[in-house]
Amino acid sequence: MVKRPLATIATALLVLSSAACGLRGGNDHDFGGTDDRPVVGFVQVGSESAWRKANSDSIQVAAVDDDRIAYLQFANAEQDQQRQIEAIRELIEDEVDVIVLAPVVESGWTEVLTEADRAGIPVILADRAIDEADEHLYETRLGSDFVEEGRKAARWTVETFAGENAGLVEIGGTPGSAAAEGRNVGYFEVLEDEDLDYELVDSEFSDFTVEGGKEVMEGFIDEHGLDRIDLLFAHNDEMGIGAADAIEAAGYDPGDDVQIIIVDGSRAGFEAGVAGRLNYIVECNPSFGPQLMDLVVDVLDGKDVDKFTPVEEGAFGPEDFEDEVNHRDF
Ligand code: GYE
Repeated sequence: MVKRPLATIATALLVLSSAACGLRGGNDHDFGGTDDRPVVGFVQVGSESAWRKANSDSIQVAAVDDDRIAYLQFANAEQDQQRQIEAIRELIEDEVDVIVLAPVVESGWTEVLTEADRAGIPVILADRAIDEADEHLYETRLGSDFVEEGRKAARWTVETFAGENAGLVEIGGTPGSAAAEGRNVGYFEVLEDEDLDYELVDSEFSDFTVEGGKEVMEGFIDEHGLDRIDLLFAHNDEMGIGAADAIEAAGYDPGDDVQIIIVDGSRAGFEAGVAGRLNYIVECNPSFGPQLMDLVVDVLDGKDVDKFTPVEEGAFGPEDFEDEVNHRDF
């Protein structure tokens, strides 16, 4: 492991965290040259949502708290795959012991992950997945079962709109991301299997932000009006909340005239639920930092690890919102 001064690590594109002791950042920690504990490189998607910020916190805090880890070198790629690739190359140059990657999209990883492989650095995926063809280029993935999240949203849709020929719209997450692909596939799989009578009025990808969700919903309203739209399936809290704003601005009642399902379950999401602005929340759990550190240690110890470890997640209807809002830690 080679420690390089911050100035050579930081590029204009990367934001390196300097939040706390045990995180590579503002201070260059001296481990006395004899510290053989692993250095973990972590390439995060960005900071687009409350979920993402909670996920970064959970992983950073877990690394700092874990005596088995020397430190975490953190890169925030601002939702840009090219930045993630550059960050991985920096980590390879720095000879970190393991690279944790939360890939923004599924495809385009073969080359850079082969470089990590040649350098003998194991890769662990956190959160999103990559193409199946590249499965040999990572050890394990810890994150959500996105298809199952989509199915949960669909089961509630079927219960709520059976026999009504509901008009549905969908606002998807980042195109090409495992989260958006999985949620979309799981959702329509169940609607088809259950033979729900519905019309898909429109469906578009966005970028997991409030502004993105609002803009897409405004487009739907311009094109179709709101009378035919009974339900919105938004792939995260931020996009659902942005869309609710657009519905309200058009003079309709989000949560009533147009029912809304979101995925994540942040405090802001539940607060919107309590206010009656949305109707169903599929939980996506970002707080897997400690579990990730265990995996890092197991992989470096050469233990057999499962190719995929799902995190535990629930789903909540209006009857749960009041109780649940106080239990949200992001
Ligand atoms: O749902 C969204 C975030 O990949 C699970 O990314 C994650 C998703 C999450 O921006 O809020």
